[in-house]
Amino acid sequence: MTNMPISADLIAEHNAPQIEALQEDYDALGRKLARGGVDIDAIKARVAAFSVAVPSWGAGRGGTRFAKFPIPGEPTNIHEKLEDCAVINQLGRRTPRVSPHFPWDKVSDFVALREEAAALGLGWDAVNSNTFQDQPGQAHSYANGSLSSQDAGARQQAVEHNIECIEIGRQLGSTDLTVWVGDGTNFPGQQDLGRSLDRYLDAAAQIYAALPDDWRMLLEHKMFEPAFYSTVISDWGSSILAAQTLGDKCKCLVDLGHHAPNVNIEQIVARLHRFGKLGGFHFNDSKYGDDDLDSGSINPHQLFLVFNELAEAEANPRDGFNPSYMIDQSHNVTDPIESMLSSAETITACFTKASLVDRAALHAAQEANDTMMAFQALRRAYTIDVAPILAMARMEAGGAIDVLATYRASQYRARKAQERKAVGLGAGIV
Ligand code: PSV
Ligand code: MN
Ligand code: MN
Repeated sequence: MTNMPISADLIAEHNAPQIEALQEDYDALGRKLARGGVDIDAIKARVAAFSVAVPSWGAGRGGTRFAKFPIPGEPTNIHEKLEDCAVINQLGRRTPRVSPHFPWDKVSDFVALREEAAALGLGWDAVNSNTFQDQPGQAHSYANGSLSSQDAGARQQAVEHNIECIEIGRQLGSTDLTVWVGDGTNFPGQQDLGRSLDRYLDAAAQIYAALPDDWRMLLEHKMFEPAFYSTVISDWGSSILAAQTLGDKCKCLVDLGHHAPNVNIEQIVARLHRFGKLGGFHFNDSKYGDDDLDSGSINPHQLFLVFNELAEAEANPRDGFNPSYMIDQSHNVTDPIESMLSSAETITACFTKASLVDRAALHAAQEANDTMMAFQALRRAYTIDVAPILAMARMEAGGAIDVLATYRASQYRARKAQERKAVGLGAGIV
């Protein structure tokens, strides 16, 4: 790949003065882990095989309903977003797939778009439908819902849009459709809570019927927003019941920000896996609600505990273990490339720490009702600084030892500010 946005020489040049110190740190950590019977190279191989997708919409500055503050050089279309995603993957090496959102990322030739991404070293992750906004020229409004709307025309339009997303995804090489609807109510009594779910299930079944054999339909639950009294797929209970009703290819997707504060999300993960319905994640962090803050910036321990349940699930796959991992963040005050570089590192660190949990010691302590030692088995892994493993895996794959410093040295955003047209001011997500 010759036309990559960051030159391999620049990455090598920035790595060179750091290699000796990295090797020392890696060897020291290797000796420490070896004392506990862990082979650091085996852990590094797991890290090298780990990946998380980035959302196309995350490449642009997010915003709130109050304002959006664009930055110079921000991407304005899917081609520019792909280029930014390629930078993230070139430097960090853990994000080789992009998850698109339609119609935001609509183009006339998706086969060409697939090739364009491949030339940048990128593949495609889950396709996301959008029936939470009206689009210009659309026949039916989603003002009163989409898949659960009382308006049969709006429901049909939402079903057709999702089927079109599947068709686009086939051309891109995706195998997952993620469905999140904003459907719900703002007042008690506004809609019949039972009948709206019936309508949703009926419409969702029509989408499910159009899924190719090797595809999955991922249902993303969310407790509130934009509806503030009830949402039709409000929680993992509604989600798993809908997924069980729809069929084997339908799974549940857990967006970390879509729960009430302090909900035990790691237990939800364990439950969904127990019943064969764990489909995937949207990683982000929150202090209050669906804040879409950078992963692990508020509660990194929760992220570790989620990965601990995933490590348990991987060790006990039951009917299978293949969750899809994606970042879903809104970057309101940072350069989105920097946020996603940092978040991918945090997510990978939690995955790595969970891989270092001494499961035999944990299970023995659990069997013996030794609460403190069970907790210590988790604590020991959580407190290990795994940065040298992550950096070594990155460097060996051609990435940067210090991703943020190398990105800044590349002057990438400043160069794009010269080339790209300015993003207009306004409110809301890209
Ligand atoms: C909804 O809050 C959500 O998390 C869904 O994943 C959407 O598709 C995404 O945000 C992007 O707006
Ligand atoms: Mn999400
Ligand atoms: Mn969300």
